Amino acid sequence: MAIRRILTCDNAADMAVLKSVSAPVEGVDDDLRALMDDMLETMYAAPGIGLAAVQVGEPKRVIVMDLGDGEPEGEAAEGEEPARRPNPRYFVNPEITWRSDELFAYEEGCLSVPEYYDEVSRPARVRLRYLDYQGRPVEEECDGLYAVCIQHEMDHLEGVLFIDRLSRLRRDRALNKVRKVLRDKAA
Ligand code: K1U
Ligand code: ZN
Repeated sequence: MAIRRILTCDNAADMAVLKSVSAPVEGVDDDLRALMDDMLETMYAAPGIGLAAVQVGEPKRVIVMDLGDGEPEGEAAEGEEPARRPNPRYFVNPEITWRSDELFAYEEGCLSVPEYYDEVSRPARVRLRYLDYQGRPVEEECDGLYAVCIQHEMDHLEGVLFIDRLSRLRRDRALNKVRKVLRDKAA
């Protein structure tokens, strides 16, 4: 497994890849599982709760996610939440087959738009169809953070960043902030 570089929106070459529409994959084999393993390790290291393959420069319709909702692990210290077991999810060729009319607003972030968070409204519940890590077909309905995150990641597969869903003013503000953050980090 390897940690890959995450493409960021301040870089024109990275942006050209991030704006591309990802291609469906033929099926789940060991090469694709190796990519998903790298993506998960990259996401945990960032840290983040989701990652689309295009964010590591592979425009394929593949997503990984861990919402931190695994089983509690051991005893929690007083007043603290228990540590949770990893709960990785893998989505190959995901499709949304139904969206609720009801919307849900959430302050989103993106590893390709580092250290910028802003509110986006999306359908509160969606129904999904995808292949899992073993290549088995799965259909399920989700809501809450799961619905937010899968819709955010599926936008990546269409070349859309969450800041594209903001007003022009807020998008420009986001880009300026990201450029400053990354400039300061490089200095
Ligand atoms: O870049 C990405 O697509 C990952 C992104 C996923 C996401 C977060 C929030 C709403 C929608 C989609 C992130 O993981 S940003 C980082 C983040 O949210 C986080 C990081 C550490 C702990 C908890 C959350
Ligand atoms: Zn993102």
